[in-house]
Amino acid sequence: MPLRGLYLITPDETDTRRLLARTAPLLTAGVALLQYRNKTADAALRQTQATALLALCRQHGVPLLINDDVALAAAIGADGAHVGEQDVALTRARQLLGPHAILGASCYDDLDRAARAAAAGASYLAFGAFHPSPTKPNTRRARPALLHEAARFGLPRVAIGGITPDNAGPIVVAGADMIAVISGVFDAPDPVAAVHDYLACFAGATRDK
Ligand code: TZP
Ligand code: MG
Repeated sequence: MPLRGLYLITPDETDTRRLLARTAPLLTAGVALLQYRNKTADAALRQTQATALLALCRQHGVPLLINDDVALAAAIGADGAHVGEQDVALTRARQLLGPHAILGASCYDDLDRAARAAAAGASYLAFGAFHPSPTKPNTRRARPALLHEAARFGLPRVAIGGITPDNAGPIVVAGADMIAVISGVFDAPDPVAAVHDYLACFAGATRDK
């Protein structure tokens, strides 16, 4: 599965039925990859929600990654995990998940971290935030040129942070293989239409590299 297109990340949602109802139509709308992220759930709710989302993703042929919790990803047989600098080390995550899992690494605005992540077995490198993020307001900021520079690692580049269909174009042109989004889809008046709008940004863009 090529890592290209829209990478949807779930919002903090405590109601599991509502989480599934909000996510299901988006998986048929053209999402390439789903990440389960819930910063407010306890371990039991995370397990419940991740397991339910995995079944939904399997129905729709969309891979599911688990944010932060590599052990949970391994336990439920998810397609992979996404880790940041506060999480388990990438080499350990790769050991836990096995050689075929998708292992994502948050690299923020840091090309040195990206180099280490690539050497440790990351499947893709995530950079951001490219714009102020309503979901994660106090996070580091990245410039689109960073995506161009990160081409040297030879891994798919993911861009995150405040990305909307209106500002995604230059980020795709700068080299993003995937756009990772929470609020731009889940808070949109019509989330399915928002997915289509993001996909159009890929269709219309000519990349620098
Ligand atoms: N890392 C950097 S910004 C961000 C994360 C997890 C949140 C992205 O959410 P949104 O709503 O698409 O800005
Ligand atoms: Mg994390």
